[in-house]
Amino acid sequence: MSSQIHLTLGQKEYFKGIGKIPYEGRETDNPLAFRWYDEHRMVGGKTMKEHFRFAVCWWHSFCGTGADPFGAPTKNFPWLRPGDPLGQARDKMDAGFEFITKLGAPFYCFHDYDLVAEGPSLAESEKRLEKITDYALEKQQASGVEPLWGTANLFSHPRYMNGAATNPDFAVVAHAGAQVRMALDATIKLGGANYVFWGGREGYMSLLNTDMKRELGHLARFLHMAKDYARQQGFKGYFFIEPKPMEPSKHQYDFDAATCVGFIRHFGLEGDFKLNLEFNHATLAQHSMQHEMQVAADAGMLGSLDANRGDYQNGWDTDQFPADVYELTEAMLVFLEAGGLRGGGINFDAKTRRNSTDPEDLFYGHIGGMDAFARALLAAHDILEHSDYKKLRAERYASFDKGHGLDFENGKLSLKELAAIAAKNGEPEQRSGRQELFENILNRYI
Ligand code: XLS
Ligand code: NI
Ligand code: NI
Repeated sequence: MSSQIHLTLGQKEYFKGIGKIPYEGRETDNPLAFRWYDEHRMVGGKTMKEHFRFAVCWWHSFCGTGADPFGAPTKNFPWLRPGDPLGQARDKMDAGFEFITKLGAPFYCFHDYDLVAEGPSLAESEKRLEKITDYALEKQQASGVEPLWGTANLFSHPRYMNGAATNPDFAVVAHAGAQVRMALDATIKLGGANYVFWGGREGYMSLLNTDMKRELGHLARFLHMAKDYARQQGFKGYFFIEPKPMEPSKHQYDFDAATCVGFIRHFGLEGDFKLNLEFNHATLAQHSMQHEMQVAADAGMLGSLDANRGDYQNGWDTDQFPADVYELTEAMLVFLEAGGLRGGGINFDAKTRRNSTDPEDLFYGHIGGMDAFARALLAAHDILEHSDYKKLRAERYASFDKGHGLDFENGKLSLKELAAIAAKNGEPEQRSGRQELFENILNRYI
């Protein structure tokens, strides 16, 4: 065996010649080593491993063949050879656990039908899920790798073309319910820490044929039912809604963090539900990721992150691996100031490019992403600990720390009194926002 990875006797090795990815520090020339991500390194009282809780996603990494609307698959994954669905699912699981263990990530994320192909009936799908989760449990025990979250794919099958929980046809809503019940069972059986709802088809293509209020009510009813069921089964984790404004629907109901916070509160789901935020979804909503994270953090709902990045020259969800340390440092500032994530971790919802066809490319993508996060975490920690960043920001609000400003914050002033104070003060002095200074602080610590 070329590595210290646990492979069952006789089991095929898919990533041959690649061993456990070591941490070698920033001077290394080894492209298959970490330069910044040292899982044992302490940063502000926690190890990097504990801060990030990195996860590899099953769908892009082991199911994504490189097919796009204009072309055929480019990635001939040996574990996707046609054959019986369970045999194929086991091969994929061997490859997945081999990859994740070699990478040294503690978690994975999955959709129900990433694990094994959907069957011709619900009953057959349930049988397949039973069997593949038995196998997954063996792999988990051997490797220590566990699910960060599970979810149900409620968007690929044609039956969901008009939505799943928000479908105008009750029969489809019921089918989605059956599928979510099975996905929850699988997640609970595998010891998944959390459960995600991403509603790619929960939205509309045309408002003309859509009763939005009724559909949103159905979505809330559905989420309550799923939560109640999972709690009855003893599930202790959080439920995350993953906002995305569009794609595949023209307009999706879980548009952005603010919309989801409002939805969760309006329908009484707070406490159980938090958000899983994704970089490329933030930019699709015309926000920055740090904006989305701040909105969630301020609402106590910063649950988990889907890490990737978009391409600023086009609009869609390109799901590239994160590489922009400046952008990540801004995100890590919010992350650290919020005290980290509520229950979640950082899942690479990212795919190698269609023309990245070597087995190593999957390692390069994840190693680069983990290193970029680690570097950003160190920079953000230094900024918060050693620079004037927090002081400079606090100074901008100093006029609310005492006197009339404090009275205003505490609700002790009326609009009339505000007007009297303004009349007495005359024109306010100009105060610089000093954005360039703040930006320079980031670059200094990166
Ligand atoms: C799609 C979403 C999806 C979710 C899981 O854009 O990011 O991959 O993370 O259903
Ligand atoms: Ni996405
Ligand atoms: Ni995602």
